[in-house]
Amino acid sequence: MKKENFGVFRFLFVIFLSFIFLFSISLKAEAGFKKEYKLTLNVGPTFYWGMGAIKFAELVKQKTNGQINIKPYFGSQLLKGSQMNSLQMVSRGIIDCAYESTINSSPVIKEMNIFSLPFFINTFENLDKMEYGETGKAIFKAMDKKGVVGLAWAENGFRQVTNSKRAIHKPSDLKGLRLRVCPTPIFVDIYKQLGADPINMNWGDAVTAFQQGTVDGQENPVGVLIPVQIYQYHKYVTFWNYLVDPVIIYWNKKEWVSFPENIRKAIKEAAVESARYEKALCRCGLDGEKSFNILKKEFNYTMKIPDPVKFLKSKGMEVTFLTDKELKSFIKATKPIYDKWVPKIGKEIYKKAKADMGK
Ligand code: X2X
Repeated sequence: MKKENFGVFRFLFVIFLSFIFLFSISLKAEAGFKKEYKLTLNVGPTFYWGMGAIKFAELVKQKTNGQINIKPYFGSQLLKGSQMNSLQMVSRGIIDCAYESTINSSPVIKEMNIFSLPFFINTFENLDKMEYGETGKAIFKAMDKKGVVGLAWAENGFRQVTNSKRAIHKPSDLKGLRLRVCPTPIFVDIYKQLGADPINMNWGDAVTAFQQGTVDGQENPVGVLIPVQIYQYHKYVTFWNYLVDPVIIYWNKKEWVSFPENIRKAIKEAAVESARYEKALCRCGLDGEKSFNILKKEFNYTMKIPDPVKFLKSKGMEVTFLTDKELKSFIKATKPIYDKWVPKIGKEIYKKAKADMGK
């Protein structure tokens, strides 16, 4: 090739490359997708809820052919650990989306405290009836008003109490116990009512408090107790299903409505599918064979710890299940919580929840 021809060829090649480059940029700009969509959640990737968030991000990528890339930020790192700020940050569009507990969103959406009424819901059946019934609809509507769109119901689970001092069978067993609770007022009210000494603390600080023994106990579902190896710190656990912690997958509304229809559909499907997987992780071994089989048949996943109660016992924990009489003593002791909190949560939603459960 002549020297001049080579120069022309090189010139044309550079023009061609620039053209491709500009074309791809303009395509991206036209689609308007960000390089990364930030997702917040309060726990780490090994927690069942964290595994659900990872599944969601994977499914979204798959179902949108790589157009939407979600990056989960674990341990409320985008909130500097302040777990109660998640919904506010998503509603302001500072964070795109969340895979977040209703407890952590309850300061903004008062209705979400319905799940924290003590001994109100008790079973997975009741919970599902509420989430997929009128209660769930009303909560999504309240979220919409605050600028976030609810996509699916996942789960953290029914919360069980653990401590290092003694087995809990009756309210007086809680007397004087220093318990780390979620940083929200209804938890403080419940434990004060029961005679304990509740301490509001972000989850990010809680593990250090367990390690150092600055608290005697805490309460969380098995999907948190097992990954955090609570048996290293606490010998006693009482399974009392006293209240439940659903997780909702939600998105900033302004951004959500700007997405094309096919993208919204794909993300919504990913949310529902990941929630089914995640709920099954959290319920496995607590609902007979049901969730174990969902994981196996639908997700080709064999649960590593198929029986959480047996597992906790094998780690040396003393596991207590309440008798009917013991349960009644707790129901009676927490009655004043309803008098104070039902008006705050809203009588309407309380009625809806009761109707959904057929109570
Ligand atoms: O803070 C907690 O206890 C946790 C991890 O369960 C929640 O985020 C509600």
